[in-house]
Amino acid sequence: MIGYPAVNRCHRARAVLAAAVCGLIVSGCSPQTDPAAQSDSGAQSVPTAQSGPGTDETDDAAPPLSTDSPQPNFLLIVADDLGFSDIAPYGGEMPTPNLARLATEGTRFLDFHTAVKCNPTRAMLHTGIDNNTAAVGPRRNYRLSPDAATLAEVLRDAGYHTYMTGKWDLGRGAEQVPSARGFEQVFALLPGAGRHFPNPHRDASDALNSYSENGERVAVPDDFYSTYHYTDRMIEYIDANLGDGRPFFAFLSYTAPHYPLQAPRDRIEPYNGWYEEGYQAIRSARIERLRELGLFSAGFEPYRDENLTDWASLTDAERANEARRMQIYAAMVDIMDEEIGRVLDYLHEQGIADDTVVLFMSDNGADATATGAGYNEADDNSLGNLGDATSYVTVGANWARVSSTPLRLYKAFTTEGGTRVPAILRWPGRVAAGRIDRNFFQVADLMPTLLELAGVKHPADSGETGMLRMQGRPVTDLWLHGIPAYGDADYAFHTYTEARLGGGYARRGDWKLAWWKEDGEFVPGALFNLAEDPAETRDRAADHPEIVADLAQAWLDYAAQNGVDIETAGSAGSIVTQPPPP
Ligand SMILES: [Ca+2]
Repeated sequence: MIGYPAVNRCHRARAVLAAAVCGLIVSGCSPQTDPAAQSDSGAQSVPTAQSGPGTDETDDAAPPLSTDSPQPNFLLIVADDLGFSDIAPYGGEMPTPNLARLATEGTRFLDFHTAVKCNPTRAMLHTGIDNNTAAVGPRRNYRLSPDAATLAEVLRDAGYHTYMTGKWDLGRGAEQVPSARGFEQVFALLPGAGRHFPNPHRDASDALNSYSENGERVAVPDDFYSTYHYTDRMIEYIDANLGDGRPFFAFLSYTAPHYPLQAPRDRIEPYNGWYEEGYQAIRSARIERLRELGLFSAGFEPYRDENLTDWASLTDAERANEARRMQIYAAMVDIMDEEIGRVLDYLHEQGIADDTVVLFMSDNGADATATGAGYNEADDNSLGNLGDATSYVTVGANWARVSSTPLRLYKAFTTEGGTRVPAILRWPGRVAAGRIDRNFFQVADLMPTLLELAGVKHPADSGETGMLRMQGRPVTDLWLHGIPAYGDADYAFHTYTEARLGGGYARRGDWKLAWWKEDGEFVPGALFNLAEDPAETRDRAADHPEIVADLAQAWLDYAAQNGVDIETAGSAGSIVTQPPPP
């Protein structure tokens, strides 16, 4: 927990932020036209692109796009609740050779941000608009605004094939499902979580488990396993129209490694023993690898989590159970990696790898849920049954803290562990291979970027009235040339309003003002310098009250422009909205 020093607290009387949970957004505050907002930020110097030491940069000169360039295919692969350092290219012990290959052939981003949880991330991903504007309705009925055009709709109208398999999480009504929002072929899990095997408990009607195909609910086959099935169907969809001369947008939205932890037994067993050394040992090894890979400097300070349980304090039975659950999680990541490899191989075999922009990302930080929604009392969570279709467990808070290594906290928090996620981009000959990029961008930027790469205009920019404008910005030059999309004077925001969770952040350059709830209560917010301190270990608010005031006011402007419920999102917090005293 971070507290403001008492000497400063009196200046923060009028609070602002607090509640919410999720979402980054961009630029609703017109910062570049506001002289006051720039006054203490100096010149709008744009940081140069950096590469980490120890990386093998090659192939940095992407040719410019021209009007003669054919429209590329887009393959957007999203993992669900994957932690920052789980996979090998981000320091994880999980081998993930296919994601490692993707990183070798493409660019790894170290400062890419989503929302703090699933549905606001997806609202921004599909619309390019802040989740507070793009999505409407309360939790469990979170759906896209009809006034927000989706990426699939715009690309479809421009001649793209649009395919989706996997998680949607943006509404289940007839007007809300993916086939009603631009996807021509869809096999979807409509809610935010589902069993990875067929549901063994329910009767025939409930066994549908909310899977849907092109808008019609369907039962899954007896041999269903989510990750395999999503991959099979996606390859089928792509293959059916390959060669008709039209590009495709494929949204491969895995539900791994989201709970429940379930995987075929023969995929779990290879990880016997991997996690028996416990939280601290795995975390330390990840920190070491993050340094070796050059992702973080040798001197950087990881977040020291006082709430991480001491492995040695657990009983033998507790350790066995904990280790087994993380082993199943690793198996789920392993299977996802294997299936991603299958899709990448397919692109290669069809001769379209060079024409396809591939982006892999997680949709938020690692999840710390104790008992997942969907648990059934008939489930058997004894040690020997864990991972099977009749079990239903999560990794829990301790492993979530490890998955977030070296960052602070995890899913649902506006700290870096909630929103800074792995993102790997490959486009052979266009995107630099083996590069590590440390520049900020965010999930709302994806739609404007893909539209720019496709040479397609958003309807709000084509004279269509009544449509919401995108708020994200194209980051094409960042992707293709390493040129930062956000300068030191540019703001970014994220807010998600949900009563039990809460928080938001305002960011400008390296400075981030963040606030969040722990145990249902707002904790005082804090100011971090992410260039010096990406793990958010040092609150700098007392040193820079003018930055706190500027970011707080910018957030208020953003909140007003995006219809953020300040009472829920922030007024319970306490961040200064008044200018500092002279
Ligand atoms: Ca998620």
